[in-house]
Amino acid sequence: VSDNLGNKISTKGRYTRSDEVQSYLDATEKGDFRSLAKLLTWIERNGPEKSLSYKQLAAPPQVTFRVGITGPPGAGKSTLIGELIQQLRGRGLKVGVLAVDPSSPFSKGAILGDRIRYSEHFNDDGVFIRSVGTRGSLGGLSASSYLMLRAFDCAKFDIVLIETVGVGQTELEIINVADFVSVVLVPESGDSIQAMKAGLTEIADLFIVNKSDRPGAEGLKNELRATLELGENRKPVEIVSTIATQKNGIDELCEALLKAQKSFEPKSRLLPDRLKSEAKALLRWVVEDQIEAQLATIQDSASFVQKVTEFSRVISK
Ligand SMILES: Nc1nc2c(ncn2[C@@H]2O[C@H](COP(=O)(O)OP(=O)(O)OP(=O)(O)O)[C@@H](O)[C@H]2O)c(=O)[nH]1
Ligand SMILES: [Mg+2]
Repeated sequence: VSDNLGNKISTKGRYTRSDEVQSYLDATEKGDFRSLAKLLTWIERNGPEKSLSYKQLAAPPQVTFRVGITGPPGAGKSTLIGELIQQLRGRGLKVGVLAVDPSSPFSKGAILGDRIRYSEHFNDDGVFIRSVGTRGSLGGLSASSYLMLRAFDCAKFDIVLIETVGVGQTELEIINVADFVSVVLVPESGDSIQAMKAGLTEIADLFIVNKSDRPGAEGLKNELRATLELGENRKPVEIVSTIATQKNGIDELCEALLKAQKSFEPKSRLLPDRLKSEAKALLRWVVEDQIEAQLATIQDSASFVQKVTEFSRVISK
């Protein structure tokens, strides 16, 4: 027996898998983080088609302001997020964090490091933290993070922080999921030049010059300011200096984010460009999975020709 969405309905009074997902969704809306965690795992395993058959994921009950915190490996993103959580909790706000792990060799260290750095918030019922791998991704962002963030919307956080790592083009994808993009740079690494080359100055709403305890911080700030003045910016871009390890500048950073939140338009999520980016990521996920399945069956020249021809035909239908 199936319902109108094709979900199997149990006839024996026992929960089927899909009923279970619905119960996670309902509990998530009531603020149950255990259910949100289960829901996210289910979403990662089941993908776009099944996920979007649930109306709460297709059209979340709330659109939560999402702040992207992006920048090169080791810039201090996790440390900054740890401090931000503290500040935001101090203001009574409910905070969700999605940390997107890099596909680079930094990955393992980053996850382990984040666990340690975020750990003081593990027992706080106003904070939820989740890591996601970069599986199914051509850019720096995992396709499943789009769906997972829809689940975050269901949980009705006051603010959601997204940590992404990357240098160059992979960083730019953050603009498709975040409502506000903050780019973390540090002095003395040539980051600013990298950032400008990669087009980061065009996507940034805010620059965070972290590790300002190091030489060159003022120089980097001036350099950024000069670049921003030269460029034709679509919006004003603020620059905030921080020393995350000394809780320095976090107050100012927090204020800047909350100020941006006030002018956030939830409707911007429904703009065709954003929907298209999300669709692109999700469809790629689906197609890449299909491709992987096809590859597994290629043994020789004959099966190569057959699979490529067959798959091309199916896709172009
Ligand atoms: N001197 C100094 N060190 C800092 C500052 N902020 C962070 N660090 C240190 O920089 C290192 C990297 O910090 P993380 O917060 O892990 O950086 P990240 O950007 O999250 O790193 P990845 O997730 O691996 O890309 C840690 O050893 C921090 O203690 C700062 O303001 N000044
Ligand atoms: Mg990190």
